[in-house]
Formats: sequence, structure tokens, C-alpha cells
Amino acid sequence: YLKAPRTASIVGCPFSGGQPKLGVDKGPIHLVEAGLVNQLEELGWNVKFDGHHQFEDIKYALSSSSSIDPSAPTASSAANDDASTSNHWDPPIGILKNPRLVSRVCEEVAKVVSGHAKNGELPVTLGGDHSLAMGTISGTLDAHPEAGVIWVDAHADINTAATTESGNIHGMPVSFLMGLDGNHQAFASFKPGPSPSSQTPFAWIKPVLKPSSIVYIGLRDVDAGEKKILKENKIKAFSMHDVDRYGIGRVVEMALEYLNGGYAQGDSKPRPIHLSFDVDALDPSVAPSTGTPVRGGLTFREGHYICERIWETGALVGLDIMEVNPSLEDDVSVKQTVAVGCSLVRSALGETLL
Ligand code: NNH
Ligand code: MN
Ligand code: MN
Ligand code: MN
Repeated sequence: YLKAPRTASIVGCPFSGGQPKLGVDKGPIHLVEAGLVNQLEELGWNVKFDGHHQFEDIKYALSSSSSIDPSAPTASSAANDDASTSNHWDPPIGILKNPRLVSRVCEEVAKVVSGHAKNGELPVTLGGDHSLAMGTISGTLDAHPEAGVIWVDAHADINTAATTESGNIHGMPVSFLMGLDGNHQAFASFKPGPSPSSQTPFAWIKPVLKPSSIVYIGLRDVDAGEKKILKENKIKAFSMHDVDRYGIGRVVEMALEYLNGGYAQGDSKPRPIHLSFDVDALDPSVAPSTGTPVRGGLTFREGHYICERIWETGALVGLDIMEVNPSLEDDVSVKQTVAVGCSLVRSALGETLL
């Protein structure tokens, strides 16, 4: 699916608006400063990197077109864990935090990723929080409509506006990509206007991701509402329990077989795959610097094996490395987490042990 010479396009997304902890926006900067571009060039890739994306123009457009009186109190102060993530021009909708900003940023990311993918390049998106996957997966599916998604995470990130308890949109991207019901009613009463700040958030997202087109690996912290959604939509998910039972080798084979089952394309190419990797899928002893660590995660090798095996399929068309937060934990932990982020990318892009 990639054009020669094989080109990886680094999409650096310093963005934290999908969750309340500052610092995750510094993730992509640290990954690049650790030498990721060079490392990929040494693997034989042509690497395109034209700097991290700046979302300042989006913030500016939203804030300057806002009709909301900055002095008026909003529900935001009550609904946010961290006041610094709330802006007067982007008050919560229901309990969803920063909905306009997250929506616009992801819309831009979708265009960038789609552009690279349609050009025959491999977009490698560095987060930033996982709400960005609304952009990356929309972009991948725009270029490769038949792609399947492998979502590696401790969390299912499939809450809807009706089920989310945190209001953090990084726990919701999959529900928007699927166009699940719980989101429709939340925005039904929203009155769109002509200015950027008064567009209905997420209305641009096409519900392009079918429930049968995603497989999860690594789950161990799934909300009650999410468990219901996974069951009702018969979504394939391998939890850490399954990793323990079958081993990572069989889990990845089952995931690939599931996505490729019934997939027929004239030429016998395997189905294109988008890998969305949240580093909190890894055990906190492996990737400590992340916003919501959950014990009992993937080992270093299990995480890398997933990447290596997907590379072997020759079908990788999009990659996300998300939720590296260099502001959390001590310097040694940050270095370790950033190094692991880089090595996951290398494994997914063909680095082998022998
Ligand atoms: N399920 C929780 C929520 O919706 C936590 C999500 N946090 C994540 N997801 N880090 O990957 O808020
Ligand atoms: Mn770019
Ligand atoms: Mn996630
Ligand atoms: Mn997670």
C-alpha cells in the first residue's frame, strides 16, 4: 500500500485537550528529540517531518469568534478537574470537556493524515492524547476505506456522551468513529452558528468505522457502560486475561485472522491495518510516564511483538503512538517511556531482532 521509496510522515501532535493532565502535549517533542527521525532513516525509511503541528491558529479562531462572554461563569469550573484545560470560549457540552477544540484539532489531523496516506506514505502520528485518533483513523479510512484497526490500550476509549463519567474525550474516540447512538442526543440541542466556535463539534466525523473493523488488545480498565457497548456491538476484544491465556503470539494471530476473515480483494493482498497504540497498554513498569497507568499490562516484549507482527503482514497503513507524558514521574521514567515509544515505532516499521 506504500509507494517506493517507502516514506514515513511524522505527524507531531502536541495536544492535551482530550484529558486534564498537562504535559502529554510534550510527548511528540520528546519522541523526536530522542532521535526518532534518525532511527527510522537508519532502518531505510525516507522520513518526512516538517515540524510539530501547531494548533494555535485553531485556538485563536475559536477564541476570537466566540460569542460567549468571557466574564460569564460557565459550568466549566465545576466540570473540570483542572481549570487550566478549560477555556471560556469552549465550555463543556454536557460534561464533555473542550469539545470544540478537540473536534477542530482532530479535523485538521484527519486532513493531514489522509493527505499523507493518499500520497502512498505511512503516517506516523505522535501524541498527544488519544482523542487524536478520531483524526488519525478518519484520515486513514479516507485513504484506505477498507482498513481495519488494531487498538492497543488498557482502555477501550469507546464511551459515548451518554456513558462517560469523566467527560474526558480521550476516553471516547472510538464511539465517535462508529457514530454510536449515545453521542447523537448529546449534540441534538446544540445550535450551530456561522462562526468556528459555534459549529456542532464532531459533526464532521463520518461514522466510517464499523464495529467489526476494530480489534482491541491489552484491555484491563473498561468502564461498565463500555462493557455494555462492546457486547451489544459484538466488538472483538482481547483483554489481558486473553493475553495470559493464549499468549501474545496467538492473540495477534487471532486478531489478524478476525480482521482478514471474509475480507476479499481481487489481488490477494492482506487487509490494510491502522495500529493505534496507547502506551498505557504497556505495564507501568515498562511505560510509567503516562496519564492513566494501570497495573497488569503488556510486557516490553509483548508490546513490541504486536508491532513486529503487524509490520510482517506488510499491511500497515497508519500508526499512532499516544499518551506519552514527559511531565509525569521522574527523569529516569520519562527517558524510559520516551525510549519505549521510539522503539515501538521502530518495531512497527520493520526493525528486527536478527
Ligand atoms: N475510561 C476512562 C474515561 O473514559 C479512562 C480513559 N483513559 C484513557 N484511555 N487513558 O486510553 O475517562
Ligand atoms: Mn506534516
Ligand atoms: Mn487510549
Ligand atoms: Mn489508555
